[in-house]
Amino acid sequence: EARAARFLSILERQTIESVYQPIVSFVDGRAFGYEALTRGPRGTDFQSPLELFKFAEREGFLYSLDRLAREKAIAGCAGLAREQRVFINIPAQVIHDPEFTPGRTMKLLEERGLSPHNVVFEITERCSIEDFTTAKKILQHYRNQGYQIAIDDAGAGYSSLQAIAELQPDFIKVDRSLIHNIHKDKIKEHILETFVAFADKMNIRLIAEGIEQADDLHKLMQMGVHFGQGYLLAKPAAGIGPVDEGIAEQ
Ligand code: G
Ligand code: G
Ligand code: MN
Ligand code: NA
Repeated sequence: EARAARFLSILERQTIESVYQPIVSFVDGRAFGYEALTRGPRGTDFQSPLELFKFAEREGFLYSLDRLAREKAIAGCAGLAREQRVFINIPAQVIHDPEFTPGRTMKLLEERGLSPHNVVFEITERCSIEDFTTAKKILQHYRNQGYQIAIDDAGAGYSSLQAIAELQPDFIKVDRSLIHNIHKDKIKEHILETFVAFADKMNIRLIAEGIEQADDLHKLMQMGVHFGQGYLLAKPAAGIGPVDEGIAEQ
């Protein structure tokens, strides 16, 4: 099939790229870190990471694509400051890839003069119960080496606060569906209040995703959220640099 051939050629020729979206600290307005986001070749049906990862999963190439995405994400981190972090998406299934090991990631980091303290793995909430115990062990192993863990898309999936707590994440990223219009939606406000209180007591840092409106940003700051990401603050850009100097993706 032509589509499969195009996909395999992307893997073989390694023609995916990472773009980086700043995660901003509201305290000083600076980039606390960057989320690495994969892009396929421009102008192809695989430009979107959703298409790429969906196809890879269906065809049994998820581990391969993910390894490549991780390599690219770290390879583009030359501009990362010592105190900054790169946030890398890890689908829950990939935690079980035998080649997803702290040692392999370490090699990639050393080539860039980085350490595990510069890396946060974003695990999406939608993680099957069956895998949970093993996943927890593997993630704990990473944490022992200094890597950090974020729960991605929180508030959108099906896992409980108890499940989140059990994974002992360093960060919770609140899904953009909960952030959009929070300044005028009382229900969203009350749900987020729960996350803020929970994160505070658990010593977990909360990141609001998908901030697009100034009114939402002000509301979040009022509510005691300290970190955010979204088009209002900065769009994904081709490289890592000061927030204002990144080359806009589009
Ligand atoms: O950047 P964009 O909004 O197009 O991304 C769409 C989705 O693809 C998001 O859910 C994002 O988490 C996911 N995604 C982007 N890059 C990667 C990646 O490198 N690995 C994985 N697993 N998912 C990614
Ligand atoms: O699933 P995940 O949270 O990893 O998805 C992150 C994706 O959200 C990124 O691919 C990015 O392109 C997209 N994104 C980032 N900021 C915004 C925003 O302000 N609005 C919308 N709609 N999408 C955003
Ligand atoms: Mn993410
Ligand atoms: Na998310």
